[in-house]
Amino acid sequence: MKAYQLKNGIILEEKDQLYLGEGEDWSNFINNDDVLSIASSWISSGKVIPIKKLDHSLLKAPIAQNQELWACGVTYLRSKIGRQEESKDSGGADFYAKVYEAERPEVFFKATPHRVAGSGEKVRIRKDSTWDVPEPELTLVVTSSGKIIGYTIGNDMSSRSIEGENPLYLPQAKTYDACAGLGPCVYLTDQPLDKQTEISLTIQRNHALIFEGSITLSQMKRSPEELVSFVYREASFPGGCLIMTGTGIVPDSSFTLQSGDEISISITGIGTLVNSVA
Ligand code: DO4
Ligand code: MG
Repeated sequence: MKAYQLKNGIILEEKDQLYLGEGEDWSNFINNDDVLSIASSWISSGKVIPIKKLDHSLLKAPIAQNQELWACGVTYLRSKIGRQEESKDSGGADFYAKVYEAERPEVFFKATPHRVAGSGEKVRIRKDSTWDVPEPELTLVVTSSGKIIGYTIGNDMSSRSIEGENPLYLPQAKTYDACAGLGPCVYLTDQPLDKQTEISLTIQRNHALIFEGSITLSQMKRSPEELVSFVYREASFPGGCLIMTGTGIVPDSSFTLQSGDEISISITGIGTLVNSVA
């Protein structure tokens, strides 16, 4: 079952059929341990009505106003290697090697909802940055009790020039207006995702493909439950929380994003998140 946040309601999608719940509130819906059975009962009871088409221009990022977006880092070997390359002159490379092996993962605050773009909306690169990449990441949708009730697609936009200059600049490399993309929907499930689930990234410039890459979840060093347990350690999330699980795709050092680039991130079973760069 998939759920989409609309400007004024919720759309459910089950077995290729769409259902509209006009006026339904996303924040109540998404922070509920039983959301999957509630969504099914909405369909069987007729609380939501069948519709024919999904109007993508009405979609909102699947994050409620009372939720936070957190992120985890260096959870794939490719991310460790990329960070070590960019920080070798600053002497920061050792920190990435250590955190990849350590029991405690890297977790950081990424964004409040107003800094998040939905699918079809624009993400930004900072004006004071010279080297920028999208980071395609499986994103966990977690309730206030710490239960993973679904998954969405995340784009953890990152300034490699700022992060590489000094690891202490991480919040500036990661958090700014339109620094993240999320969407298009939440895939609601009680089951863990298959390890062969593929995350793929393409970047188009002037309608030409300039980058493509893919990775499977089998390459992720940490489990989703482990990441939730660290984010929720000593922090409560009354409205629930979304957690990006880190990138396994990092373009080589010669690549940087430009205004106008179109970033598409697909995850098997969830869909495709599309954001262009402002
Ligand atoms: O340590 C810097 C950020 C890491 C990150 O965002 C990632 O690995 O996805
Ligand atoms: Mg990341």
